Amino acid sequence: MSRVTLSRYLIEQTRDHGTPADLRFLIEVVARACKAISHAVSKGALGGVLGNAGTDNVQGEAQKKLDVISNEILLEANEWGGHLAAMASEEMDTVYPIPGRFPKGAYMLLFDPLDGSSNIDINGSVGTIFSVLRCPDGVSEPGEADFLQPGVTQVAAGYAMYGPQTILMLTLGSGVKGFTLDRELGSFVLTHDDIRIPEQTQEFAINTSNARHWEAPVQRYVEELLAGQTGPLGKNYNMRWIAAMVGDVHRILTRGGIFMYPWDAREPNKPGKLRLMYEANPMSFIVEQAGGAATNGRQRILDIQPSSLHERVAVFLGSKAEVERITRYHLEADAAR
Ligand code: AFP
Repeated sequence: MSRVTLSRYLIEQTRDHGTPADLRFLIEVVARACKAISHAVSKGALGGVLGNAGTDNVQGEAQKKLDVISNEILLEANEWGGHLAAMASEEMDTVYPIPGRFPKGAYMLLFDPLDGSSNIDINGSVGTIFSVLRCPDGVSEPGEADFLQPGVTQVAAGYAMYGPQTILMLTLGSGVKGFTLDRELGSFVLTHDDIRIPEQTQEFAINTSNARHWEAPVQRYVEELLAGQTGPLGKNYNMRWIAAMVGDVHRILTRGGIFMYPWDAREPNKPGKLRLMYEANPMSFIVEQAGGAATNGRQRILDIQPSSLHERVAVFLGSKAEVERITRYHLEADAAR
């Protein structure tokens, strides 16, 4: 059977589902940029790309050289094509307008150019996460306020994971497809045709070193997971923590599980560590399209009305039954106050 490349899949989506040509072009350009990032990441020490860049991002976090390189690859790949009105990146303070010498388009692209960058120097999995919004009608120079759309308005989302394989996972709003990079062809080839997350699971992902800082509902739930078949959940659980959201989400899309990054008391004024626009919204869109669920412990993440471009959020996502349980524990605790 002939292999279905990303290009063929996207052309068939246009023919069968009316996917706009500009959106198809956008996804192809992002995929090409992810190929370039995969190449840069794989060079490691040989490419002089390890270590810190000597700068901080808007979050006040030290930027890795590859954070900056990946961000530039995505900007340069996307700014000239005429499909975008603007871009926004976790690594940049504010909106990146399309330079005046280039035409503008109907979409806005948001990305975390290299998620999990603390894994770079230890050769751990890292990835690129992206989200596509429509530019509001009549807006030619979108500003920050135009990006503040709830995740439910996304028209596409995806990630590339740079692990033993480079895999691109993509949703256009009708299911989730996975494409593996064939380095000999230089093409992403369809290898995961219909991703479904099992409703039940026996695997959880959380950074348990923060346990003493969690809210009571999270402590209650994780204690039950650790109690296994001796506790109320009546079965044993396994634990994984890749410290790169793309890696944990990819495992969940592959075999189920629940991923948690809750609010914790270390920075009580922040709702969580993960970013709503660049990490939580695209990953929640993908997870829901694969039959899973995603909340901030109290409400569906995709329904959250953003108030700032770099807003953070608590994240509980994955197998529906487990996400519903931990969300119920939060709501019960709130009701008991
Ligand atoms: P970095 O990009 O700074 O490595 O952070 C990655 C991340 O945003 C997300 O991808 C991980 O799930 C999470 O942070 C890991 O956080 P901890 O290092 O606190 O476990």
